[in-house]
Amino acid sequence: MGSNCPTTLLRNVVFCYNKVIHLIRDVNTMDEMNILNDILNKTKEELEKMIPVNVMLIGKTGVGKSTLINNIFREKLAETGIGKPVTKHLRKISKEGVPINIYDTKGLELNEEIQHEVRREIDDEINRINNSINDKDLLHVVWYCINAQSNRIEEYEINWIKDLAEKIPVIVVLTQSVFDNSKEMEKKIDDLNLDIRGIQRIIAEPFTIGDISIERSGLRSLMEITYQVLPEGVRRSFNNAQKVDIEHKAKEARKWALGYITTTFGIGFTPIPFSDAAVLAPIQVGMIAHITTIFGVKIERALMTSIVSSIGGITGATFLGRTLVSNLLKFIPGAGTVVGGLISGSTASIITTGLAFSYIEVMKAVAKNEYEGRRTDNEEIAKMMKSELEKQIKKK
Ligand SMILES: Nc1nc2c(ncn2[C@@H]2O[C@H](COP(=O)(O)OP(=O)(O)OP(=O)(O)O)[C@@H](O)[C@H]2O)c(=O)[nH]1
Ligand SMILES: [Mg+2]
Repeated sequence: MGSNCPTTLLRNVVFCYNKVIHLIRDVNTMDEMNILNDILNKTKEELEKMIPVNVMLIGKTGVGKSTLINNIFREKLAETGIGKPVTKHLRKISKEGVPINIYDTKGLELNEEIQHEVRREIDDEINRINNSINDKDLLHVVWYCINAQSNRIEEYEINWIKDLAEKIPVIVVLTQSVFDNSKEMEKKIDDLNLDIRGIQRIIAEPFTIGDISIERSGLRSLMEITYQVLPEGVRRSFNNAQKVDIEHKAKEARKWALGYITTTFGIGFTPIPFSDAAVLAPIQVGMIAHITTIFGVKIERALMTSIVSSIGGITGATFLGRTLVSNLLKFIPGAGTVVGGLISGSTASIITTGLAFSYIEVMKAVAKNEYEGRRTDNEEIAKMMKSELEKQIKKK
């Protein structure tokens, strides 16, 4: 029997067909993997580029400095074990992946001699830091913490605040502001007319008094006042490190994304050849990486895999570029089909904006889970990404 036998021919055809299918699947998986690696690498790169914000906390023992650090910043930074001692009463807390350095003081006791010793130690350190040739060491803000329940501010503290305020922006934080007297305390300090940038009453961690539970408060305002005081160059780092105002992160991300997309696609209708639509990919990879660093969340490979595959569409094919474009075009009125071979700049920008805004919604959910100590269900996130994307594009 020769090779012309119909059975052999059919077998060959089936064989070839399977080969092609596998090849297509491999190429798609490879595309997805490349995109995934690109996103993860780019995110790491972006994070490394961020200039850490330097915050110092000063205040008597037990006022709640460490409690504040743990409740306003992600990753429980004040937990013992993190950070290295700088002097006897000062430690510098930093952790890879969080663009912040926190100088946490401890052991500033009532004993006057110790107070002097600690102040000298900290002042020396501040002078050393501020004389550093390296700009990125400079202290950006001091949170001077006073326990609101103490009902008084001592002379030596007033003098110290005055002194500090000449060198660094100071915000006075009234900790443990559970009772009404904290308002009087705030007024007392306000009346001193110190050259400070703000006074904020806070409850860093809920208090339980008998059957009553008093919730956290003031942390978002403290974050807002501080944000305003910081130089532009480190605001993004501060926003990344804080965990109390997720909407603030989302707002910053939306604002950035719109600016980025407008500059990328312009206002015109520059048509993008459809066959080159994959050209969008690097732009979108960069965008996703940037948004991730605005938020400050841990992105595990599995989570990003779910997100990437969810965008690929029903075919499970190429992430961005062609498949994404053809999947989404049907939602955009007047965008037509790909038959013409071109998509307009405005269509490309609609798709990219949709992608950015959906990803921001997803980041909000991931951040909320992470900061509240809940596990993120990757499948749920993938579903969310997909439905947000459809919703966002249809909205246009
Ligand atoms: N519930 C509640 N407890 C707080 C709060 N702030 C401080 N505390 C409590 O007060 C105690 C001292 O708080 P820390 O945060 O360790 O004080 P610190 O200022 O870091 O003290 P030193 O490290 O010794 O200088 C802890 O037992 C906290 O639980 C708060 O906002 N809520
Ligand atoms: Mg402490």
